[in-house]
Amino acid sequence: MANVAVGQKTAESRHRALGLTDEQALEIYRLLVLARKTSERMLTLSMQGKVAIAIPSDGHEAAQIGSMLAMRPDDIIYPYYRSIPGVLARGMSVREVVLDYLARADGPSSGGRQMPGHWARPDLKLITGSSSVGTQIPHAVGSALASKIRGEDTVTIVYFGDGATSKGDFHEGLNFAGIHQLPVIFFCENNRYAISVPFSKQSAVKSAADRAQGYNMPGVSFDGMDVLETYRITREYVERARQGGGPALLEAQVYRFSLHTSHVGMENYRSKEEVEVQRRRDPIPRFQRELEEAGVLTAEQAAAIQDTATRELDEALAFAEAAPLPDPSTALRHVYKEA
Ligand SMILES: Cc1ncc(C[n+]2csc(CCOP(=O)(O)OP(=O)(O)O)c2C)c(N)n1
Repeated sequence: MANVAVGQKTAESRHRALGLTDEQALEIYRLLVLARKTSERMLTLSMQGKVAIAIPSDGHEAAQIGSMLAMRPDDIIYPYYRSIPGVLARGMSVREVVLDYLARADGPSSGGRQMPGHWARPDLKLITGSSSVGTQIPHAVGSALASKIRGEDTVTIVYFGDGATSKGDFHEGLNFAGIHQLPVIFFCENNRYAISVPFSKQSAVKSAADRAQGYNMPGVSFDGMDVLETYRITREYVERARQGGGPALLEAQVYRFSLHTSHVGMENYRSKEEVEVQRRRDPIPRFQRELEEAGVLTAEQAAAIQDTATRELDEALAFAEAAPLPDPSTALRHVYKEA
């Protein structure tokens, strides 16, 4: 991109070329920052014994936020346990995310009954899943089948990691969606490892997107740490599915900067150098630089957005810590029919 003084707007900028306003681009930046800070804070809280488990999303933000912005409000979303950025982008507040993480009675996903990461907000069409890897994939295919039977033009998107592509659920889901040409986007966040197992030890093909061929659908692999590229590609395939073009497998190449979860501490499966090299792809400074070059963000504004995110997170945490835990006498609510 051309050398441009900060504050001077350039005609050519990727977000405008994609039809996004400057305000929307700034909102994307805000979400990236808020998601990173939330993930980091949840990991700290887990180390302090305040949350049961933290599932960091550092490095996955652009993939989740860019793709979520390509969805319509009535589209159906199946996030997975690593989806803090995605659920924030879909409209959950940081307070709700923290209430869920601290297992409070008012946590929207399960009222403190489930572990963190089983996101649910039916009004946002966010459908809960389990931590059992890949089980959300056939569920999403069921939603897409329902949309097709009802004659609705809603699209379903389902998120999962590269490890999930080695599971039977993945095969069953993509096979069925391919046969019936269902409006579903399979969104793989390939962070190269299933806990400590590298992709090359889980898969005989080089790229998760290569698997699409077996199901007669397009498979597209792209830089999932580039938020605008993720948005562009997801939008293209979502609109294709909406118009009856059938499913697609999208592979966002990402990198997980932090631990697999707070429960898996051993980092002996990858070198510090590898993590450092990948850090150069960090989606947040990359997008910040891009917005500065486009003249829509200054370093001072970026710092203010970061401070506001920290304050919002502090407030959410203070609120959630003071909020009640679920009443033990209600433990079986939603499990058995109440008389
Ligand atoms: C069916 C099943 N097997 C094993 C596990 C243990 N487990 C939890 S997360 C995980 C790795 C999944 O990796 P991937 O799908 O690449 O997603 P990531 O966590 O890297 O985002 C495993 C093996 C599980 N939860 N469910």
